[in-house]
Amino acid sequence: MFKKILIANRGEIACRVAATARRLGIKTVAVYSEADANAKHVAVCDEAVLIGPAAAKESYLRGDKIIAVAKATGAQAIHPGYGFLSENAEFADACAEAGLVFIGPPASAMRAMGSKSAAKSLMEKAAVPLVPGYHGDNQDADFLNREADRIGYPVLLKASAGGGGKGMRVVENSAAFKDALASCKREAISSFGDDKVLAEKYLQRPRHIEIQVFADTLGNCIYLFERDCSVQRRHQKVLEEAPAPNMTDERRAAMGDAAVAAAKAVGYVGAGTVEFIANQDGSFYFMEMNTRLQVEHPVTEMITGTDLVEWQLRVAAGEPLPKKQDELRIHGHAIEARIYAENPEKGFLPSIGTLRHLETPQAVNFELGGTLANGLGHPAAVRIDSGVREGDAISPFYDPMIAKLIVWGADRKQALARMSQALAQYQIVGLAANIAFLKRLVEGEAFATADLDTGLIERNHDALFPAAQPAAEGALALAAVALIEAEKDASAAQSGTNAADPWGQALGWRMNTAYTRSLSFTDDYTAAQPAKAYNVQITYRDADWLFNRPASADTHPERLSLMSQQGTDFSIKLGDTAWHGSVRRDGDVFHVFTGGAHYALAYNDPMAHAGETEAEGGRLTAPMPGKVVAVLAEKGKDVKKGDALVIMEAMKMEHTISAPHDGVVEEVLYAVGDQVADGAPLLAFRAA
Ligand code: MV4
Repeated sequence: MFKKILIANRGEIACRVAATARRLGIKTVAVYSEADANAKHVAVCDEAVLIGPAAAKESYLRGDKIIAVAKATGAQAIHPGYGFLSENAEFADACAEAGLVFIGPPASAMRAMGSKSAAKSLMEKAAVPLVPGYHGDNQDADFLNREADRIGYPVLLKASAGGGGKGMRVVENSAAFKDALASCKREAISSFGDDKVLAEKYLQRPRHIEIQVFADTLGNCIYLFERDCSVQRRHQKVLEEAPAPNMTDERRAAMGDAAVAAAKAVGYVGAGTVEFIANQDGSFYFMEMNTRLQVEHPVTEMITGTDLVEWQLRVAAGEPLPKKQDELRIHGHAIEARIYAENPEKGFLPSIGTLRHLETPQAVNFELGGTLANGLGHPAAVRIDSGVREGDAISPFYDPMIAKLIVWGADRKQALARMSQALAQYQIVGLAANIAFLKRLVEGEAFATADLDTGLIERNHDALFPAAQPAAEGALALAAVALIEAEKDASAAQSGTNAADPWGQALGWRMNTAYTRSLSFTDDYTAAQPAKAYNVQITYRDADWLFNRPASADTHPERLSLMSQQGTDFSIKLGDTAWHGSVRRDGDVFHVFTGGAHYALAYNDPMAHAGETEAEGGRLTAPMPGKVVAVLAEKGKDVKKGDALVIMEAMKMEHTISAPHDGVVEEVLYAVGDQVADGAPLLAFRAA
């Protein structure tokens, strides 16, 4: 076995590979770009070497630099992960020339599977089922048109050099063939530099079912069953599961045998995936072979109790496969959801930024070889593979995946329930994420009943993209309580030694005056819809509050009380209903996580904004005529943006004047009880 390997990747897969290496006592060398100097994968490896600027072309795709680092650090082998150099035959050759083991298939196998039409010819010889079609060299338009007529419409034209759905055209009838061919060839030449196309029978409502194969250098080749990856969006997988729902043992064996035949036909070694499209009737056809470890490999690990990275390392070191075909069984069901920094409501636009707050489900993180919760070698029913931690950034340079959430259940129903629960526990603040979308997807009728095909998301568009719902009353009440309690804490902290000051006790101070205060929130980063505004009235009472929504139709004040608070977790009672939730404050935005939903409520403090416009001049002014009821600011004291400085009472409401920036209070111009005129400066303030 290797003593030291280099991991030529970043993010979750680099961390994933490092975890297995560590467990096997293999030292790891990370490579990283300038953007990744503080990345998790750098932290989890034993050594790390900077290889270039953020752009992948200048760093993670620089095979020459990576090989030089491997030589310099004494690594014996290179694990390429997925993406980047993982399917680059030239890189595999260059590794061999440098005396390094490429942890992946032989370059010849990658090349053989690189061209669609050449691969199909090989598969045909190996008796792997192919979609009825033509994949030969004759590219004459009349000839291809006759072939399409023979195949029968609809026909699908595909760029031979293509992949990932690019360069495909559906042709409905013979009359439309030549125009479609010309346009397909134009796209093929501009996208892939090769205008060769193939024609296939077009399958309606197909499923994407892939078989995990593994081969060693001793001539053994086996399959580790299938994954159903039908739930995709623009050829990006969203959910993957194993085993495939409604698969029979006979069909599984037939697909497994076909996949092994495909791998053997190209002299495959290592981990590979043979992709099939399957008709609803169960017939299946070879599509392509992915000559790498795939993103979704954990669902296979979960149901087979294997560590596929360990298998890769053993095979690359010349050892035999750890298991034989008849030693493999399917245990239970696993589902993976890809958690992305993206905004489903805005066309899945990637969301760039910092993970200001990240709380993952109650998962025992994947500790390879831990105790068995599912009887298999996996410590948990919930596994999270991630390359980022709280405080890390999702940058524009790389794939914006935050994590893979993988759950295991004794059956599909249990796995689904666990997925739903885990998604409800996921808390992400700082960027838009696809959690709510995934939750709707796994809880939706189509996925729950395994009515799977590659069009599932499009077909269920209305259910998956419902009109924005107004924030739940309980979410608003939780935000209000969190706001009031935070003000109390801030006030207590600010008064410090001055504990005798009645205004230092708390801001909810006026116990007997039934003081009413108006709070205004708006939806924050909720998508395409215009933000809704919520006005909440809070009336302070001895031991609780009254909560009212003046704008809502049948308005009546409800009793609101704080039952308990532990850090950012609140239990409140609104009327007769108890609400539990976490409230995370990010600047002016209160992120309320309750009932499995995430509400981002921006608090609009009119005083803070009034102050903001005035602050350039160094002053904060009274928004209207009124009386000063509390002065929290002290001359010469440093304050943070948002700290309450002065509280005024005007028009029977209280108004908090807060620091518009971090800075220093240079002068306090009024005392408690003073009347102030509209627009009067209250403080002299200098921004830091
Ligand atoms: C097809 C097909 C229907 N009929 N071939 C898309 C990407 C490429 N790997 C193969 N693809 C397809 N080939 C025939 N003859 C439908 C697709 C297809 C698809 C396949 C797998 C997963 C998602 C897909 C989404 C749209 C179309």
